[in-house]
Amino acid sequence: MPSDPESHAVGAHDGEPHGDGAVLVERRNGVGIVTLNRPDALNAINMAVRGGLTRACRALEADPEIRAVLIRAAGERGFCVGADIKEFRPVTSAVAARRTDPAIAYVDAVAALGKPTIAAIHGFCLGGGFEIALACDIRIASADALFGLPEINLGLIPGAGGTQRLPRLIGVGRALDLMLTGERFGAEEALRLGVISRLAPSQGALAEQSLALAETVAAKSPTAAAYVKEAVMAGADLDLKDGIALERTLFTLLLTTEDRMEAAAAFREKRRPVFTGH
Ligand code: CO8
Repeated sequence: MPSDPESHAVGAHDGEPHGDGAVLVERRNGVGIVTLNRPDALNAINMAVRGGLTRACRALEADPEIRAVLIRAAGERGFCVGADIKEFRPVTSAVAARRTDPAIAYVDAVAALGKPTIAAIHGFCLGGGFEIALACDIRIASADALFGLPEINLGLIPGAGGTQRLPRLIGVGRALDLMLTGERFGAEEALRLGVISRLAPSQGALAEQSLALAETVAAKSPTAAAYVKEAVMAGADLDLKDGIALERTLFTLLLTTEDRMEAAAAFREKRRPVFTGH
């Protein structure tokens, strides 16, 4: 995906590399920009991507200047085509199979971020790549995006959260259809299904709009943003009564914050609020 005109291109030598340059990190206006950077392999997830993405998420979570995380990918052809099939090896024992568990730590690291996360998706978004996007809070795609969970064609099932996150997002029937057929679908269909919530007309527009979206989210009160995330994500696993109770607790906590008073003062003074997270 081409970078937006203002931020310089995310190339192999820009940004802070995580994992042999397979994942790059930049910081801009409170946004941590994570770029999957194996364009020659359509950003397939190898060990360097796994480690790089995990470390990038942890570093951005720990950085108090960062208030939103944008995950995007280098190259014209796609966001990510999933696990690196060329690294697939036979697994001969249950013990060896169990050792593959940490291999999905990279998706857990994305999902564990307390800060809002946005996936900017172009071109191919398949298998484990789709699962990275599903672990984000907001998905925006360009018109050329092509989604799919083709694991069934490899004698597998989605193994990085797809069987759980996709049904929660779009419903059991639609998710089963997509996982049992392994069929690909385009950006318009993704918007219709609710897989994405925003559609950009081109890769260039995606680069601009996704960064602008991340900067918009980053300008909000970081505590309120984290609490929105907590209320929605934790609430999804609760019944309505407990979910409402969680919302009430988080809402009440926010009544004590300086950010709340700053927002009210800014409204009265007809200016933009400056949020500190206190
Ligand atoms: N892994 C490794 N390399 C890949 C992958 C991949 N998944 N996909 C593409 N590439 C490489 C190709 O080998 C090729 O490289 P080279 O030129 O060196 O051979 C390059 O990228 C370009 O690909 P193509 O020449 O194939 O380009 P096409 O336009 O013909 O096709 C496709 C593009 C349709 C994307 C095609 O490459 C394809 O079908 N790829 C496989 C997609 C797939 O099945 N992904 C799912 C993988 S399984 C998964 O993600 C499960 C994750 C579970 C995580 C749990 C971990 C323990």
